[in-house]
Amino acid sequence: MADLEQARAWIAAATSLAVLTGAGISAESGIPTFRGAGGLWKNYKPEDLATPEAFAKDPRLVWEWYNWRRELIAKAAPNAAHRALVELEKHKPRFTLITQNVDGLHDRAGSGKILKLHGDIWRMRCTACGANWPDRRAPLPKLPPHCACGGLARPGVVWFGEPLPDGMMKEAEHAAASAQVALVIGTSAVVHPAASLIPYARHAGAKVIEINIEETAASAQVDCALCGPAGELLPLLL
Ligand code: BJW
Ligand code: ZN
Repeated sequence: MADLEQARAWIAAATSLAVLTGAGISAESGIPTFRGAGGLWKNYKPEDLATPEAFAKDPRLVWEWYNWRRELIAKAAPNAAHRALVELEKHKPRFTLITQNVDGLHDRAGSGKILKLHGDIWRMRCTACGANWPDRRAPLPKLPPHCACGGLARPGVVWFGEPLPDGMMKEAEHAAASAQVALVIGTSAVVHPAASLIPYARHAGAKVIEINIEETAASAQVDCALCGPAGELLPLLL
């Protein structure tokens, strides 16, 4: 059976699914990925922009980068891959969407519960009092933004060296371990602990299907690696 047909059959038969998405699912919406051709890390160093140390050193520079990304994302719309996951969720009794993305396009497409492992670019957090709140303005009127308490605000995302939101990894592991099928879409699978969900699901017995435009760190460990854009392949799988 061809790979696509095999993947379709596994998905059709499954009653429990876990889906892990990465930046590649939003690429067809015009949002740049981090790694690979045209990736953000080609022009920017992660250590200068996506660490707590970078923010402590130059909050304005970090906010300028996030402000630019917020504007880019605000203009983008969910694509056929985001929409296909909304459809899939409607037909499966147990479905968990785990995303590394902070762009909010899964929410805008209409997905239900989403485990946002790396936070949300549309939320702010106060570095002084810990308050967190939504803010969808793009661009932000004044950089860097501040909390009502006067403290410096930071993006509500997870940077390198920071822990994931409380309890979320446990919930994602539970979903991965109880899934009959795990779909891994548009991630280079190099950032941990998110990437560890892939072998975790497989060892627990899930059929793991990857969708990516190129081979990744996970390709050799999955049951079926489908090569192509998520917006084209995902709708064909349902
Ligand atoms: C398409 C496509 C199309 C293109 N269709 N596909 C174990 C081993 C080694 C290191 C570590 C480890 N455990 C922890 C670490 C350290 C670190 C890490 O993983 N480092 C490695 C990179 C070396 N991890 C952390 O620091 C994490 N925290 C942590 O471990 O805390 C421990 C702790 C505990 C207790 C106290 C304190 C600490 C946190 C990681 C946070 C990652 N943050 C970022 C930024 C988020 C905010 C923002 O957006 O600005 O998250 S980095 C960036 O990478 C972002 C992404 O979510 C993440 C993953 O990237 P993703 O989604 O895979 O995107 P790309 O660009 O890499 O890949 C895109 C893919 O799409 C490519 O494959 C393309 O081919 C494909 N594609 N078009 C389908 N149309
Ligand atoms: Zn505050």
